[in-house]
Amino acid sequence: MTPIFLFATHSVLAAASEPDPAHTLWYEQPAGQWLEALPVGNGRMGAMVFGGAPGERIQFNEQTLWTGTNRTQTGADTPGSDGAMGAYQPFGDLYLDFPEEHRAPADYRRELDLATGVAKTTYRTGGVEFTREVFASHPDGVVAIRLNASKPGALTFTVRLRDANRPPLKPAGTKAAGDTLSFSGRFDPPEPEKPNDYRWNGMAYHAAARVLNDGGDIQANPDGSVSVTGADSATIFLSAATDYAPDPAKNYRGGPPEPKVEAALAGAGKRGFDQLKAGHIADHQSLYNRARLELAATEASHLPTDKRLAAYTGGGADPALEALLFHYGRYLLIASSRPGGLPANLQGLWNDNPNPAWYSGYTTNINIEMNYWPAEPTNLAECAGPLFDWIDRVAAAQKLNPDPRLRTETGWIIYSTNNPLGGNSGWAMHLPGSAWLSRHFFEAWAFSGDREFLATRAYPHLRSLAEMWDARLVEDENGRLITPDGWSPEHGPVRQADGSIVLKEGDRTPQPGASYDQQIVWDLFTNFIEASTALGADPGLRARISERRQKLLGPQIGSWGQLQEWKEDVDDPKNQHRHLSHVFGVFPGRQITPGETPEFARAAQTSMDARGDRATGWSRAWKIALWARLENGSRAGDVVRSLLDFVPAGKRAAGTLPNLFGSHPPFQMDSNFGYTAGVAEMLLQSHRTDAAGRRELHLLPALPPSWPSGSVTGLRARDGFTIDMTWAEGKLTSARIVSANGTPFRIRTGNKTSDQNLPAGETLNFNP
Ligand code: FUC
Repeated sequence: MTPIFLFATHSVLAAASEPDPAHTLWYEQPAGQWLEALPVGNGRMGAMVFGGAPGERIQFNEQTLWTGTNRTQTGADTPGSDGAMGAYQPFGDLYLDFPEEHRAPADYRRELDLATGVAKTTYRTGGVEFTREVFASHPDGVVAIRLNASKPGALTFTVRLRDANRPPLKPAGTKAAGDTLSFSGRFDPPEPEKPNDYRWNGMAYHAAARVLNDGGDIQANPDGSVSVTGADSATIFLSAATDYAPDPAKNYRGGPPEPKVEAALAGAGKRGFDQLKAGHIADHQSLYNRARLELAATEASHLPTDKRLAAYTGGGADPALEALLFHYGRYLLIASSRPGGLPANLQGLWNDNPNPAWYSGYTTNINIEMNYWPAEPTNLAECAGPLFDWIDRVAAAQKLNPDPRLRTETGWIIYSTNNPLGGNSGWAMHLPGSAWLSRHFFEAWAFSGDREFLATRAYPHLRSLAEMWDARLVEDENGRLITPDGWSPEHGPVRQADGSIVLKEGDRTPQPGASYDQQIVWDLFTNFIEASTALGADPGLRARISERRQKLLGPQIGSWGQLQEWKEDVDDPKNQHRHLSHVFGVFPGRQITPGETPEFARAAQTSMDARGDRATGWSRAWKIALWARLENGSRAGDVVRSLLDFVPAGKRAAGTLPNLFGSHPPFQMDSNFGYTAGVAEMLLQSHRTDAAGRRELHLLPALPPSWPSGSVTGLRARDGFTIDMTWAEGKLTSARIVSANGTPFRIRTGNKTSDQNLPAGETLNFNP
């Protein structure tokens, strides 16, 4: 095993120019494949930078470019049968072609600095140093590219802009005029519309790139490219938009895309690259710098990222790599989810495939929720704004969807897989999905204490969904309330001819009283009760829901000591299904805790032991959070390692790809987001309160042996706490707790507790 250097040693070792191994991805060669390229994003546009010499490719997306409609796809179990779901589409590519002498670059290096959100490529050729910088600016709404040569007049290149390939549609042609390249297209059916092919929804799209040279010449070519010759440096601004509008009442269509693109390019051109870059870094750091995890660097931490990941998978210690992946999840959320936009989808924001896995959509039986697990605990609350807006729209859109199965007196119902146009794949009605989503509203209030948000945004969902479930529950033979048509995503017990039970992947036979449904309804009722108490609202309904919660069929322990997944004791100890639906109450729920319900916590552990620590990328991320909630740092640490298993681009396996994207397989971004949330859960938990409302802040509840020392700043806990901690030899050495709301709290470290009262706005320096 590689020796672990202390922080001090590391800073001595690190040369001035060496990147910070906890905040930088870097490579010694350009990306050969998309999953080696590096992502930038401004919450709306995403770009993947390949860093090639002699040819750069920047593949880009804009989050609203979707095929599909607001319908429920028919032919439910054969996705794509009528295309109503559509899919998230690649937008286009920007290519930069350099002359022959760039073919043999020396001292090549490309990197992504998470702390600035700038991707950079540098190399030398013919005695000239070339530098390329790429970032996506949220304040200015463009992707900005800067090219520099160390020698005046040495920069010569051609820019091409291409519409993505989306057969059977033909890519729109690119025009070049003056310094600007652009294309405009529309998803019109390529042939007279087949009556059931709702894929081609008529969405209009437009992209343009403007090239600004310093010195030398610029010229638009008849083939639609733009050439720059003999420049000192050059800037390219890229913008893309559609005519999508987030408004179900207008069938999701607004104004044409061209004026939006032109306004962004004109604004960027006026401000210039340096101002854009300064504005971008300030904006990015206002979020990114709020939280920071320091774990020890080793010798391996200084390798290029792909080699570093391979060394780690080979058994090397590299806690700083585990910190890098924590920061990466935050970086990716900042880059893919900003107020006013759409939520991060299954691939966040980045997609180069016209037929992406699971449409690159919004899947509600774990995936979109997991995307937002890190938002509150890692101090990125604003980034969850798009999730809340989307949920509100889905709730409204269901009323316009012609599907009768979505009708309900009160509350609303969602399918498993959804697009941003009010439509869905038709596969698997997900009855408790809306209740699960509503807990994100509840948590946003729990973390912030923002009563306005509680009253206007959270409470309407919590109340109408509590009423919906109150009406849906039925009594079983023992007088317990159960959900009549439950499901445990995504499998179910099927009785064979010989009477034996087999657990079948994807089975959706209704399972009354499935634990997943029962635990989500318990969670919803509990959230409703707490929210209505805080608001002093609806005492009658609250009393009724409290009574109903009491009568709910609760967790059951089965014949082999497991937490039962179904009402009947039919769990198979050999089943290693990826979903952990029946331990929802451990995480993200709070029905089961080692302190309050130790016997159920033990049963959950038995179930999780049987399930194993591997399975898909997101499954591993969930297991990190689950082991953390069971206060088992060593197991959480084992799963951290397994989530970081190196998966070379092009290989189908679960783990982490060369650009540190999570692999289900294939690539899905939920595991990146879930990982970051899981690590936060290992360091700090705040889901418990005592009867008097005292908030428990559990510091370092699940520290793994592999992180004997370290520090973290800016983690958030419920009731408005922000917490910094340092630890050594596996023990807390100091904590700094800032209380925004003045809620009384209890610090827990190991078995010790200490009650505290801190007025709003004050700081406690805690020395254990
Ligand atoms: C759920 C999971 C799959 C996949 C898909 C997007 O259906 O069961 O593993 O992650 O979502």
